[in-house]
Amino acid sequence: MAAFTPKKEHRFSFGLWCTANRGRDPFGEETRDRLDPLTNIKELGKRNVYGFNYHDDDLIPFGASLQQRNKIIKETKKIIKDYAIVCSMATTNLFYHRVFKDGAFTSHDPHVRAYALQKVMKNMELGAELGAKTYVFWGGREGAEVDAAKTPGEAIKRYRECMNFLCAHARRQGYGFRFAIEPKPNEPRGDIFLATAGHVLAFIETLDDPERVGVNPEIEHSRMAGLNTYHDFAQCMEAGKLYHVDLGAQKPNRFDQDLRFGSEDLKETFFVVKLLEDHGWAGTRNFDEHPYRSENEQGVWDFVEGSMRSYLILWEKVKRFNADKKIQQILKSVHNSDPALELLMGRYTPEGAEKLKRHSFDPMALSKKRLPYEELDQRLQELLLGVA
Ligand code: GCO
Ligand code: MN
Ligand code: MN
Repeated sequence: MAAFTPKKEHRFSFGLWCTANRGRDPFGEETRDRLDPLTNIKELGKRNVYGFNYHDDDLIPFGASLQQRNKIIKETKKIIKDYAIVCSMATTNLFYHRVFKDGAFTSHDPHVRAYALQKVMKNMELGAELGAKTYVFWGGREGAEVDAAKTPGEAIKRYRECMNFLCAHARRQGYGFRFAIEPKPNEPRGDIFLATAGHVLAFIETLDDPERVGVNPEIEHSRMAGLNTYHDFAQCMEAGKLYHVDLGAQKPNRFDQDLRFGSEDLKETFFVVKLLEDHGWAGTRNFDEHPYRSENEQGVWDFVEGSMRSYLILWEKVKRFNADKKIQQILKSVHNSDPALELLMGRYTPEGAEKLKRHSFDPMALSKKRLPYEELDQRLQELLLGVA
């Protein structure tokens, strides 16, 4: 249906590592051939994807010569122009090489930490050149299996030192991008530091330049921790700290499944789309997920198209929810107001507190108010199931 056809203005984006994922897992080898990054960007552009994200090593192979590097950069810039696609986010691979086997920013070895900083600085330079608006930090190896080996307090101090260093460097270089830290509870480490959006929000406030840094919550990671994704995204937004989003799908309390957006957890995903669209989310609708291991290259593009289509379908459901008379009537009925009392609670004064202490309440009468949530949720259910 034409209504669910992606357009550039929808601002969809994908990580190059998502479409280039070759289906390898801890128990089995690759099931797909290598997709070279330049073809990858072209194919995304052709499908009206607005932006691509990259890790330094996705675009420029680890250990490439300066000549190779310059050639790739030149070709990437040409594709960006020819296919009207932007580089929306840049990030650093601080997890794949064995040098990071016990962390990057949180390694005990100052040489490893310094090497990690160097790798980030080099890629920030490239990210700025390609026009990325956001720089993501996913500390996949920043964690532990052996608690005797590393104290979390020490690790967090080192993390902070590195983030402060990089914020200062970005400021000094005049880079426009904002930083977004991505939480994840575990995998590949037994436990990862900054495990949830809440941990990241608290950590940001301890940095030298908290303004520059926000959160990149991921649907899959919240659900791995058994948390409500919608609540995670909403609290980041309320704090003015939703700087980037990673969309995908996940069955709760399992390994990071990175399933196609919308393929699981429909109701929670509906509320994520509602949150972003009702608030006019200015960032990209970014997917971080993997095609099934059983798919070939054709399936990779089905996966890309399916993700965007599901987003647009859910957005259409959001519009229906917002226009649904029954739903809106119920919502209106449960939100009652008492301006005088609200004024009293909204701004503390000692007199107000005294007045509140003397106020007479009838808790039993208050408890009798009907909250028709059965009807509300059933109506949403039917809307999502396509019969309302
Ligand atoms: C994961 C992570 C990664 C990061 C990516 C960007 O699947 O565990 O989400 O995909 O988002 O490395 O830094
Ligand atoms: Mn993930
Ligand atoms: Mn992610």
